[in-house]
This record gives sequence, C-alpha cells and structure tokens, in this order.
Amino acid sequence: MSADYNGTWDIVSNDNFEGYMVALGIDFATRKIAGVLKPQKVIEQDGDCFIIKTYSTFRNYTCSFKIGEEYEEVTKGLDNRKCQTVVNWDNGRLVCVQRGEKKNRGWTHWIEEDKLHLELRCEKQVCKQVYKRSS
Ligand code: YOG
Repeated sequence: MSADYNGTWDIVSNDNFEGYMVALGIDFATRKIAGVLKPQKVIEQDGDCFIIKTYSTFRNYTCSFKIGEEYEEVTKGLDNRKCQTVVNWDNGRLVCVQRGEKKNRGWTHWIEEDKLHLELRCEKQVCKQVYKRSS
C-alpha cells in the first residue's frame, strides 16, 4: 500500500516541462529560465504526512499535506493560483488532484527501481520527470 519516499532526489530527465508551463500560463521569459533548471526534491515522509520541497537556483517551492485531507494550496512562485488539493495513495503511488481554475490539474509520484518518477498534468499537457537518489 504505502512506500518510502524519504530522501533527496536529483532530476535526471524532464520531458515536456515546456508544454506543462505553457498550460499553466507561464510567460516566455520565465519559461526560458525554468526550462534549464535542474530541480532537486527533498521529501520528508512520516507515515501519511508529507513535506515535499522542490529546490532550484531560481525558485523553491514547498508543499505539505496528509493523505486524504483536502487543503488550500497556493502555488506561490509558480503560477500563483489557489487550488483545492488532495493527495491519495494508489498502490504505492501518490496521486494528487489540484482542483481550481485549470482543468485536469494534478501530479503522480511513484518509485521504480530506486528512481523517483513524477508526472505533472495540466489540461492536455503531461510533463514526465525522473529523479535519482542524491549521492
Ligand atoms: O511538485 O508541483 O513533487 O509540490 C513546477 C513548476 C520554476 C518557476 C515545480 C521553479 C511549474 C517558474 C513544482 C521550478 C512551472 C515556472 C522549481 C512541481 C511554474 C513556474 C521549483 C510540483 C509537486 C510534486 C510538489
């Protein structure tokens, strides 16, 4: 059912981040900067309670949540929207739904062969990222 996401993770691939940013309405200049970043995730998991920190040289973003508990997320420093957000388990995967102005918005994390996978969704765009454990 659950999985252990604890750790520091470095990005190794980032497919269609551009399309995801366009769907979020991020301006051209910001996309050009964001598109070359190599973000790092630091995940602190205590059972069903999570803190996910995304670090980069440009901006950082932190979210914290408990599985199954909806909360108001403000995507400060990203697209600066408010969402009603909930994350649930699905066979070890973390499935997030971000209900708000943008349709079909959310993300899914899973671990496969010691890699951290992330799919970011907004409208018709899907960005696929893979992270490895930081050495
Ligand atoms: O992760 O929601 O792990 O929150 C998505 C950026 C770029 C800023 C990053 C900073 C979307 C300018 C968070 C990049 C583009 C572009 C590093 C993804 C928006 C603005 C912070 C995310 C979840 C799941 C946890």
